[in-house]
Amino acid sequence: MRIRHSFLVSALAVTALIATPGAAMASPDHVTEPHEGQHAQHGDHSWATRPSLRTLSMRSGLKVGTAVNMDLYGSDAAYTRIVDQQFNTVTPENVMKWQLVEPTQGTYDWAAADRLVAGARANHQLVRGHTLVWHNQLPSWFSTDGTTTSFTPQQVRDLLHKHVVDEVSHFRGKIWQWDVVNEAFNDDGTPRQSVFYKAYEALGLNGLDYVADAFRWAHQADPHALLFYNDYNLEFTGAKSNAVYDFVKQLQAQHVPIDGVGFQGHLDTQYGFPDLQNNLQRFADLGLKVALTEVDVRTFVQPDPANPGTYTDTPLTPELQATQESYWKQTLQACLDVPQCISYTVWGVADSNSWIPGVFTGEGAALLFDDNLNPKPQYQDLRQVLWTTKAPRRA
Ligand code: 9MR
Repeated sequence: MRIRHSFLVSALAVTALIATPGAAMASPDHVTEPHEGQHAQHGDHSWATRPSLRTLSMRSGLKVGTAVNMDLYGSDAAYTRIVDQQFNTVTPENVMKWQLVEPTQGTYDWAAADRLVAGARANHQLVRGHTLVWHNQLPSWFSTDGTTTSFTPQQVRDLLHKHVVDEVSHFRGKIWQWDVVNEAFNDDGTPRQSVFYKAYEALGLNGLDYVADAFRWAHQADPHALLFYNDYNLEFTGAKSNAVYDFVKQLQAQHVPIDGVGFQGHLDTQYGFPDLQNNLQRFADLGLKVALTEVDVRTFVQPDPANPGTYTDTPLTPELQATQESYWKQTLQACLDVPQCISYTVWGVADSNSWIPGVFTGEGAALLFDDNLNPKPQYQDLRQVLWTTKAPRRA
């Protein structure tokens, strides 16, 4: 099958503006006016005075979010302003991952994650906790490659239990949605042979039983948080999406406390647009919430003539730019059209801080703001979709 995301795998080596929508928003003209504009001039901040994504999202109740890089949040003023003003949910891009919170066994460092939660509270934003159980970004004392460890299988299970309970307890009452388990399946629909899977098998259990354990432990530690399974390529109907669909049905049959499924949404213009809405809907029809959790749309970009071997954030052709815009609009539209889709999160603020160029050579321009933190046409596209779509209201 066509591998859309194999690089990812290998590389992993209410707001201050609450009001009735009509009162909170300016006329549609204010929304559509900047649409034609290409990148705003450097220093032109007039776009920021128009209704933000978060203001426009109040029409439907869909939360619109971003992943936040805590090296920039609080130190880069323009970056911080965009996070605070444009979004009503935030996800830590890295700082809640096991590697970051427990760099040395038994010694927690919550400082950066606490700062994110404090910023969210000050700005009336909800937090998506990301992520408790993942084969990647594990602390080196536990596993350096995500598949092997020097601990015994029983110790792996005990350490996982402690990690999930300690982290969820630390943030108890402050997290809206937790990505409890991330990327447990391969693209061909087989379970990923992670350090967790292998430990459970060695214990004579079903390898995937660690997933049920993690959800149960997380629920005990914070009964009010919404608990999500999160993965990429679920947007496309195929072996992986089908396998995850069957698996979450099994979890439900076993009364595992799963509330939702997160569709990461890392798209690329070289592939066709996925049958996203159908996939969101079929998971929602299981009685689950769904969310777009890590949206970005990468494309091929122009090389930087001044620095051979590096690239700009300008798409190679106007056609690619147009395809990107179409994909952005369609992802948001699909989420809006599924009433159980409760949040739409983009994976970073600006092209200059996206993970894409470091992993996909020659690709980039995947986010809503350019290298200078000016809004791109895709930002205006999302505002327009939020403004014009008559979406069912979510709770
Ligand atoms: O954006 C994250 C990047 O800064 C990290 O280096 C990378 C490590 O693997 O993880 C990135 O975020 C990933 C997310 O946590 C899970 N889904 C895929 C994302 C992109 O790799």
